[in-house]
Amino acid sequence: MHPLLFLIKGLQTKVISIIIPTLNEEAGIQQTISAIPKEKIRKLGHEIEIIVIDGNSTDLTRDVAIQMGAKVLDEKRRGYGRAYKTGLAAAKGDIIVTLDGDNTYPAERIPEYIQKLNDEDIDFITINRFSETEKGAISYMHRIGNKGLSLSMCFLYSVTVKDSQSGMWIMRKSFLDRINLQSDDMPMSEEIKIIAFKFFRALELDGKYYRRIGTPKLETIRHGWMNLKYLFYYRKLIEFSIKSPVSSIYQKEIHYEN
Ligand SMILES: Nc1nc2c(ncn2[C@@H]2O[C@H](COP(=O)(O)OP(=O)(O)O)[C@@H](O)[C@H]2O)c(=O)[nH]1
Ligand SMILES: [Mg+2]
Repeated sequence: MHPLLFLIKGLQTKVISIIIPTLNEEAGIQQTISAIPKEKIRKLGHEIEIIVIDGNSTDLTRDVAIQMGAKVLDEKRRGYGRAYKTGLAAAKGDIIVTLDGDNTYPAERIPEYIQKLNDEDIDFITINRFSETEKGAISYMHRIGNKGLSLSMCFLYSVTVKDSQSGMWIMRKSFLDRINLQSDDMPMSEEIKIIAFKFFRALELDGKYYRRIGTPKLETIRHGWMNLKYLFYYRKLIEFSIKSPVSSIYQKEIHYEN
C-alpha cells in the first residue's frame, strides 16, 4: 500500500464494538457497562458501540442495559457461543472487544489493549485473568480445571496460553471475517484461541479477575467435561476453521491483501 494511503487509513475513525453476552445478569450489567472507559477510548479516536446479546433473561438485564446506552439484541437460542455468533455478526466495529456481563474482566484496561493491537498489528488478543485475581474471584476447582484444559490445548494443538477459558478478547473484524466458529456453547472460547494462535498474529496479555456479581452460568463439572471433550473432537473440525483464501490449515503464514 502507498505510504500516504496507509496514513489516511490510520487517521480514519475506527469503530470499537464491545460485545457482552448476558443471561440474567441484572446484578452485574450496570457495573460492567459503566466500567468501560468510554472517554479514553474516544480520545484514542474511536467511536464506541456496546452490544448486549441477551439470552432471554427473565430479570431486568435488558432494561438496565438499554438504560446504560447499550444496544440489546435477543438471541433466544441457548449457548454462550451461539450468543457470540449473533453478536459478532451484528458488530459494526473494525475492532471488537468482548466482556462478560458480570463485571469480572478489567474493562478499564481496554484502551491499552486496543493500543497494543494497533501498534503491533495484532489480530487477536486474549486476556489472562490469572495474572491478578481478586480474593474469592476463582475457586480451586476452576483454577485446576482451567490449568488442565490449557495443558490439553498445548498438548493437542501446540497452543500455549495461561488462561484457555478467558472470555475477554480484543480482535479485528478482518480476523473474524476469515474464520468459522463452530461451537455454540462454552467451548467457543478455546476454539477461537486455537484458531487465532495457530493461524494468525495473536497475543495473551495480563489482566485481572474481579469477583463475580450475580449467579455463574458456568457449571464447573458439566462445562469442564464439555470443554475437554471438545478439545479432542475439534481436531476433526479444525480443517474447517478458516475461510478461503487459505486453502490448507497447515499453511502457517496468512497472507493479507493490503
Ligand atoms: N446470551 C447468552 N449469554 C450467556 C449464555 N450463557 C452464559 N451467558 C453469558 O456469558 C457470560 C459468561 O458466563 P459466566 O457464567 O460468567 O461464565 P464464566 O465467566 O466462565 O464463569 C455471562 O455474561 C453470561 O451471562 C447463554 O446461553 N446466552
Ligand atoms: Mg463470567
